[in-house]
Amino acid sequence: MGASRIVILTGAGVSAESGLGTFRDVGGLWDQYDLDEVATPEGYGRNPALVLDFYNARRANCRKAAPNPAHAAIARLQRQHRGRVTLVTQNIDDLHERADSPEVIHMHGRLLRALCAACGHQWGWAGDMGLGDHCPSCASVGTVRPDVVWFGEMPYQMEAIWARIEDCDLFVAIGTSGAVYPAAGFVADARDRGARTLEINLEPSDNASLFDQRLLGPAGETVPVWVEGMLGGGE
Ligand code: BJW
Repeated sequence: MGASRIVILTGAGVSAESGLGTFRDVGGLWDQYDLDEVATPEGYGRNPALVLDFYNARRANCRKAAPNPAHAAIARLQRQHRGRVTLVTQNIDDLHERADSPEVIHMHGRLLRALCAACGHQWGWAGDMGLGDHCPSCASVGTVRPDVVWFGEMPYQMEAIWARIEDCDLFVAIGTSGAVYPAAGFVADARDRGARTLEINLEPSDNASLFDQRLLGPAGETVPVWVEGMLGGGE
């Protein structure tokens, strides 16, 4: 089926075959860590060292990981599709960028950036983060945190994302469980605006009933096939 304005939402499943853990699958990150302790501002307030260690370990894993065929296929679609392709990711890794995606909206922030909790300054951060680090803008110590969006915080670029969703004719969710809002609500927003909806996942997500079509299987296999169909004129 033809589509001129596509919005793609990716989640942890798109990076699973690159060796980065998902959250809610069996053995996923939330089986190993208490999300209230590592992914909330309150948890960070209680034990910042634990939270910084959690993200230091994930940053190290991210550096070792490489993009997989799903990232590459999405980048190819963005570059070669005649219409507009907006890529919104919930992932904080940089694998879409390393696969040469021309534009990526990181709604849950980025692992390779730091945020000063005191002054809001944001800047690039490649190595480990510690309690003694200081903000280069306001010089505060003890306020440097990963630039990621925790529960209870407002995701980034929501106005831009909603504008693209309101204006899309195909919405595609890839490798996301549909358990976390506002991202989980995008499919309903897109449907309300008349867009067709496609889910690409290992198994049906929590909001599977809202998708018109589904491709089940590992993203590294299913996404390249879907993209080939899109660029070849079919689907
Ligand atoms: C494969 C695969 C393979 C595996 N191939 N597929 C109702 C309405 C609105 C909000 C709320 C609400 N109820 C509660 C809320 C608040 C809360 C929320 O959603 N809570 C839920 C628990 C219910 N949301 C928030 O607090 C958000 N902020 C907010 O709402 O602000 C107010 C607001 C109001 C109105 C409008 C706008 C804003 C913030 C959410 C922040 C989420 N942060 C985290 C952690 C930080 C980043 C990090 O450390 O990485 O983000 S939580 C975690 O979940 C992470 C992820 O980005 C996010 C989504 O997870 P994802 O990507 O879906 O992963 P999984 O593991 O769940 O699923 C993996 C999927 O892949 C599975 O389906 C597998 O099958 C599949 N898979 N292998 C293909 N090889």
